[in-house]
Amino acid sequence: MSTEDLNDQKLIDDIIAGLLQEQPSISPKFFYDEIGSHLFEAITFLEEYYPTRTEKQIMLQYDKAIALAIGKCDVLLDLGAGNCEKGSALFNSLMPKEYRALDISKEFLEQAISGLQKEFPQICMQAQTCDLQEELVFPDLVGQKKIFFYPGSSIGNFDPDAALGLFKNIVKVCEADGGLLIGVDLVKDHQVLYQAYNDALGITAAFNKNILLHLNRQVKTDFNLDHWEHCAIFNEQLSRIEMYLRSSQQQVVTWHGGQRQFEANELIHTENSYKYTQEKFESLLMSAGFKSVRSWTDSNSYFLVAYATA
Ligand code: AVJ
Repeated sequence: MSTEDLNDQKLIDDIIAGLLQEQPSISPKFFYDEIGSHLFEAITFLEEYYPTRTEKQIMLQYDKAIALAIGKCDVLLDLGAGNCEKGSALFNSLMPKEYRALDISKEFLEQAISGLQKEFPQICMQAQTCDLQEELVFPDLVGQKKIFFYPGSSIGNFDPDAALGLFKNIVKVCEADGGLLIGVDLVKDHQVLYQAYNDALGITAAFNKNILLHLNRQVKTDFNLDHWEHCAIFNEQLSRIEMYLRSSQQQVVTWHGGQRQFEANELIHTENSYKYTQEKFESLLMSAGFKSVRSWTDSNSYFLVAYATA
């Protein structure tokens, strides 16, 4: 068995364990197979889904102030870089000596980087696999001023405790220099939040249900998509959007070596997307050990871009 098979087997075991919990769940990282990545991109074009375009607008409007707050940048570390579009938009204002693109899978990254390298020959570029659930270590970057970039409110998928852990890890890796530039979605009118995850075209519903097609391929489950419905609600107490798939009838789902019965209306949890107030988010950054925080927002206060100094 190759290491890849072993990893695949561990992944499959984790998914099955999730399905067998009393409150069944599937990790949101399984949204992003090939179709899922394209569906997410389609979501970012929806009128109802304001985060992506609002963040871009803030970054454009305040690019000089952001660059000034950051100062010198030896290495730009792009967490969840994907196609590197957002990270490379910072090259002209930050002028990093080195660009490190990090993501779960390396294939996508290397393609993106080879295109960028031609456009920015003076920047040293490298792709690296990285799982944000695990500890970040960069032994080869000791002594360099590191700027971490974590856009898109991806931090919203973490429970606040886990977000705090990630921030503490970044503070430590920064060695009292550098910092974190991060985008986060803000609490707002509940109807606006609700619509962003229940769009009229049903793209978010397709994105959510596609996770079952991914499992059917990866785990050889036999989910019938006709028997599952998209569900997204705002949990005010916990300040998060919760996404679920609701079983429309009693049914049994099977896989090699196991099965589970789902009752009508039973839910599988697929994602949390936390929404912060500016005050809460800044104090979370400060309690992780950052020395200071500066933030920028749009005229509606829909989204926040923050720079935390390590
Ligand atoms: C990529 C985690 C920021 O939470 O808004 C979009 C994912 N889920 N629509 C988000 C998502 C449903 C997105 N993040």
